[in-house]
Formats: sequence, structure tokens, C-alpha cells
Amino acid sequence: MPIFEDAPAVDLENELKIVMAKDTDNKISAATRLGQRSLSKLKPDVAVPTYDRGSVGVGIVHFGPGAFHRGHQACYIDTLLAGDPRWGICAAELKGRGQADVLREQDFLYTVAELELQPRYRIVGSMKEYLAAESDAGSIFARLVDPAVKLVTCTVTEKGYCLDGAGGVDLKNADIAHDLANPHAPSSLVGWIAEGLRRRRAAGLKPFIAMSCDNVAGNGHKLRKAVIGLVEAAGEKDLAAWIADSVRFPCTMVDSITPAANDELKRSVAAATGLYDEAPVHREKFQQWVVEDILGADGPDLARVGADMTRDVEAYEHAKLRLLNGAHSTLTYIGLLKGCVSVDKAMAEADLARFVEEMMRQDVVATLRPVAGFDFSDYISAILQRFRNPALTHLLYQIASDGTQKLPYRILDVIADALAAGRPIVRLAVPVAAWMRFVRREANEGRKFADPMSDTLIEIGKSCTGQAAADLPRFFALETVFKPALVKDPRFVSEVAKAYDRIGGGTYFPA
Ligand code: CS2
Repeated sequence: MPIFEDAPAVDLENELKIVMAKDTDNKISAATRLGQRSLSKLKPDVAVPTYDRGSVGVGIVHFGPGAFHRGHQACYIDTLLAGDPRWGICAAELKGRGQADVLREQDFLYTVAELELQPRYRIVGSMKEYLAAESDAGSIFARLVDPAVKLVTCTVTEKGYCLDGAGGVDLKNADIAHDLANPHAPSSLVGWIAEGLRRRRAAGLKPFIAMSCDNVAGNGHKLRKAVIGLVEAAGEKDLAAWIADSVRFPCTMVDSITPAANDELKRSVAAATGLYDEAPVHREKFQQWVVEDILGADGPDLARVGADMTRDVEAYEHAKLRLLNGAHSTLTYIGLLKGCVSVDKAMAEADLARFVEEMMRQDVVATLRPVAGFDFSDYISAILQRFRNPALTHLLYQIASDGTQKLPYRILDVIADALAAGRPIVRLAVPVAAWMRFVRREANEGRKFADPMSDTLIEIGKSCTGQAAADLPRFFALETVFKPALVKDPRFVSEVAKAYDRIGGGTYFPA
């Protein structure tokens, strides 16, 4: 149920868009819609762009402008624009329209609510335009060959890279097959970047920097491999060599907890800011962006706005993906089995919170390479504190999505490292078994998975008996999730089996 009815009117005197608002008691009142002209009506403590948006140029094309991009990268760029107007963002939606129409109505402005005990509201102005590939492909290509665009970024999640189990581009993937047949009208992110670079080279221009901002391991390497793999599969050796030699694909580590928005957020943002926003974002105050220091003079000066520039992103990335995201997934699958709905509620289960902390401190840290000036113990304490944030409701079902894509780099790689070093994996096996139990429960209760392998998961879940000996092989057959060497290791199989049977008997944690 929309809380603000779709009955826009106009305040003729001020030329402001008005929407009708329904509060929780169903009372209808009028609210002014967020937009460039209505900024002066914001409550005084709301931060607004301090630069002239009219003189901002487009220097970045971003594919996949969902909530995470708008709450993270776009905020850094918003700060940057105050000192350097070249880096406005052209948002490009690959499938469907996303928030293109809603944000156009708001002159591409939206609210970011930083939710802590003392919330902070900020209007972000770094988005200059929002194009949808289905209707604006020509305009996106025009941006990709514009010499002023020096950086192309993306947040399309792991599945957007269309890689197969061996890490190469998956030629059987429907989007990749489409892009091979129609290179000039691409459908996947990989195809779009390849075609952008193809056109750039044909026009005699320098390539753009292609930077992944996805929360996945080795994101820059994955993007590079996928793009070069696609071009090679198309038989374009020269283009592949040009890309390999001259295109920079920096790796990045991104961090800021960003729950999916809901109607309640629209209501609270309107109350707190004084303007109605149809596409607000909420996140925690904390944000971190570690960027491989290879942007050079062509790229934006991200260090100036708080990004950590380093040659060793991998060390930060492992720490973040394994400690924060590994713990998130662990809290999620066990929490959902225990009947919790959100991260803060899962953290309120004392045994679960204690277990996750022990796993982080005793098992995960041992697999991490030390990082100069970085204290893992403090980092873990800060993460646990962030998970307890009472002002942010982060639904476990959101984190549970795409388990087949997330488990490998969040948990299974940690297990492989621990086994290689001869360390115990008693605790680390628990989230794997909890995920399997979760899959079984969801399939049997008729819920759909938000996962690219949902059909297979439903089939597996329904065929499970509840006994490890019969059920585990069904999961282990998922080769893109479980590497063959891991499922051949009897230590792995036996610990996951013990945890699976124990959880089935109602005991979540090892003695
Ligand atoms: C979460 C992440 O949904 C998930 O899988 O673990 O989105 C997490 O909130 C972010 O990585 C935090 O930076």
C-alpha cells in the first residue's frame, strides 16, 4: 500500500509538486515533493549539496544504481563535487527502469538517512541523469564515448559478472550468449563494458577506467576476466589485447550496511526533512571505501573524500568479506532458523552472538593476512557494535538472498584455508549446515528463494530427508558452490554432517 497516494498536484505559486500523504492513522495531508525547487523548504538541519548542480558535468557512468550505490559511492561523489564539478554520475539501469522515472520527478535528488541514535539526513545531488537501457541505450553509449567520462563503475552483484564455476565468462549464460550474437546491443554488464570499450577504441579515444564496486572477492579481477573473456570468445583478438594492455580494472572494498528501503522510511524521512521523497535510502553512518591506487591522474581524487587508496585491496577485502559478511551470513541462517527477523534481533540471542564472535576471533582471523595499521580485534568489536545498531532494522531475509553466490567467498574459502593450515573447522561448519537446513525448510514451506539457483535449491530442499548422510551429497553436487577438493575432504564432510544433524535435533552450536 503506497503511503503517499499517487495524486500529485502543483503549488502554482511556487511551482512545487505536492503529493497527498497518508499517515499511520490514515489521515490525509499534503506534502511537498523533494526536488531542486523545493530544497529551500527542507528543515534546517538537513544537509544539502553545497555546490551548483547546474555546473556539474558527467564524468562517471554507473551501472546498477540501486540503494547501495546511492547510499555509498554517490555520497562520496556528492562530497567530491563541492571541490571538483567534473564527476557527476550518469546512472544506467541494465534491466527494467529501476528508479529512473521516480528520480527524474525529483530532479535526481534523494535523501540518505544515516540511522544511529542521532539520525542525520542528507540530500544527495551527485546523480545528473538516470537512463534505462531499454529506452535510452543511445544516450548511454553517447556517455560511454564521451571523453569527459573517465570512469565507469558498477554494482550488479556477483551474478552480474556471468562467470562459470572455473572463473571464466559463462558462454552458456543467456545474457552472454545474447551479447555474443548482438555485440552492439548488449544486455549484460560485461557486454555493455565490452561494447563501450570497443566504441571508444574505434573512435581513437583513451579507454575509461572500469571499476567494480560490488561486494565480492577480487571484484576488479572478475570484471577484467569477464570482459576480456567475452571479447576473446567473439574472436576479437586485437580488441582483447588493447583491453588487456590499456584498461585499468581497479579492485575495491566497499562497506556500509544498507537495508532495503520501505514505506515506513518514506514516512519517517518526510517527517524528519519536511519533504516527501519517493526513493530514499537508509544506512548506518559508517562507510568505508578502499580503492586500488591505480586510478592515476585520469580518475577522481577519491582520497580527498575519505577513500583509502592502497595497492593491497585484497587484504582489506578478505578482512571485510570474511569477518563482516561471513558473520552476517552466519547470523542470518541460524537467526532465521531460530525465528529472528533482523540482525539486531539475532544479536540479542546471547548464544548466537557469542558463537559468531568466537568464530570471528578464533577461526576467521587466523586466515587473514595482517594489514599495516589495522587491528583485527578492534575491527571485530566495531562490527559487532554495528550489528547491534538499534536504529536500523536489517532484515535477515535480505542477507539470506543469493546464498549460492555468497557462501563461497564468505565461508567456504575460509574453511579451505583453515583446513590447509590444519586448523579445526568445528565452528566454521555451522553456517554451512545452517544454510542447508534453511534451504530445506524454505523449500518445504513453499517459499521462493531470491537466488539465481532458486529452482535447483527448491528441488534439493524438497528431496532432503533431514539426515546428513542422505542430504549432504545433494548440496555438494552444486559445483559452482562447493569446489571438488573441498567436498572430497573427509574433515569437511564430517564436520558439516555433525552440524547438520545436531541442528536438526535443535542444538545449534557445538559443545
Ligand atoms: C550483507 C551485505 O546483504 C548482505 O549479504 O551481508 O550487504 C552487508 O550489509 C554489506 O556488505 C555491508 O557493507
